[in-house]
Amino acid sequence: MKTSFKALCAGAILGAASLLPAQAANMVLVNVDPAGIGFNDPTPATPVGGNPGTTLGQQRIIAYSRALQLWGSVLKSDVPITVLGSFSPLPCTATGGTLAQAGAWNGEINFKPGIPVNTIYPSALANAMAGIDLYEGNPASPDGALIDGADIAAFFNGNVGTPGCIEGSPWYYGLDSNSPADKTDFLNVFMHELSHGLGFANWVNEATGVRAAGLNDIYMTFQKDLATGKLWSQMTGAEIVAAATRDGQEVWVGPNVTARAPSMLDRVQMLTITAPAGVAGQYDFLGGASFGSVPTSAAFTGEVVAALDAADAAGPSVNDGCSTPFTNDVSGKVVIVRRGTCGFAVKAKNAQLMGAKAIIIANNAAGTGPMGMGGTDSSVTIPAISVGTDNGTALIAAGSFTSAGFTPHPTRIAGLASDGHLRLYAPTAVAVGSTASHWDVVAEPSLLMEPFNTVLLEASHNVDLTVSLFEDIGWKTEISLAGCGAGSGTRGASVTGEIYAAPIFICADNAATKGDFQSCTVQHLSNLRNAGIISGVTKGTLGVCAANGK
Ligand SMILES: [Ca+2]
Ligand SMILES: [Ca+2]
Ligand SMILES: [Ca+2]
Ligand SMILES: [Zn+2]
Repeated sequence: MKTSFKALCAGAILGAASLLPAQAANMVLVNVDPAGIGFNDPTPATPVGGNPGTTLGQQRIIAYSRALQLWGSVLKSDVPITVLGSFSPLPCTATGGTLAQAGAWNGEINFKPGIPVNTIYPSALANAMAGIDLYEGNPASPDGALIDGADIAAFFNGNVGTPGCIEGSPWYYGLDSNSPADKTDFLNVFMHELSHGLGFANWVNEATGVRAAGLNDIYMTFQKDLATGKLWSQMTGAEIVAAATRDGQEVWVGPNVTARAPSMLDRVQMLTITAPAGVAGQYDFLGGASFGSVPTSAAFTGEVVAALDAADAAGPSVNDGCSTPFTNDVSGKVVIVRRGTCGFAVKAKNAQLMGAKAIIIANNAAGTGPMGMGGTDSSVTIPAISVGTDNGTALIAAGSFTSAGFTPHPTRIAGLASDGHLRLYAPTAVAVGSTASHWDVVAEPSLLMEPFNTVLLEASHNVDLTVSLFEDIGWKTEISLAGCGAGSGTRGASVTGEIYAAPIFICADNAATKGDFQSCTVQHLSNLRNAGIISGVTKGTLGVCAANGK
């Protein structure tokens, strides 16, 4: 069967295909950009971050190829994985638009005994498991067999950062995961997007509950809803729609992720009140408001007061922070107010006008926890966090109390649900293509497969729990270089996601001569052997392959 991935639009393919040489392992870029555009853009560029390209098009191809090399060095497949790539313009405006569209291009079912029946696998994984190219493509298709039979499509918006298109965050094409803050790290983003195409995504539409071709997919068989105790593969479409927005209750039950996540994630940060005794303790909170500065522990340390304001038309309670001036002095202090009547950003702006250094907003429906806070006001500079309704009631009643800022909870892990499994992204407003096919944003430190790019990612050498999820859905890993595999039993990445071959690619970036490259490579392979990751024989084999591949 053939199933086009939901996030992609076949109309986005432009021009004739030109096949580039195979990558180090076996992931192949099919450049579908027309002459002079995207990957073929001749605009001069200055080499950056280990990327030696001297035109925009060259830098794009080099960075794109590095991501293919990195995944190719980790995942085991005897079948080339073909990736349709484009850097042509995608729809956008000055402030928003599409950064990238990526996903599996074909799916396969029932290709081998012993796998779940009538369950879609992305073709890259299915081919690897079957050991053959299960669908070579239809030569009569409008784009030809090569494109029709490809495994992954990854289209990037070549216009990002130019006037009229997501201005202010152009792509950074360095290979070192060291993007300046005002640019978007392409290698990190592409490692993320390729992961979707390799299997980090389900095939069901969370807004409608409609399954691709009416079938389950392998990813869904590891998605569990804690409210009903059902796997997504066991649910009706209506049940899937309901589950998709149960924030905090959708989890991944694959054994590799479940075993490794706890040791890779930090403990949950809690708002910590030290006095008076009646309210002392640790409180759950949420940051991540769409206005104000990033909440820091320091900003929420010190005296906290319940702000008092008029009971008036702007806000009928004296704790809602909807009116200025406040009737008590909050200057230099943290304030706490109640959700309701006026917007979150309005409350924050009022607190700021009264001289507060930070704001806590308490939820207002009985029994509910901290909430995400939307709203925009670029003049708000103080940070905001939220707390749950009942906690907020106690804190506001206390009137004034002392905070020690954020401290880690003794046991709870950031990103894990109450049952110990890693949470999937399930915001209360469904985001089709994003919901469930990412980790929840509450995971800390942030993971490659959270829905938003974060500055601390280093996908040039570490992909954290992504490989563990791949192993859960059936991928085998094996360190390989320049098309030579280390042999079965040798992992391609550590259990913490460190890509074993990555330093050798960096050797290649930095070496002035072939001799420099060989000595750098041998040094790294010796490190892997000394760490017990590869054998002495494998060290020799990979060294020869790497030298030939340079
Ligand atoms: Ca194929
Ligand atoms: Ca009021
Ligand atoms: Ca996070
Ligand atoms: Zn994504």
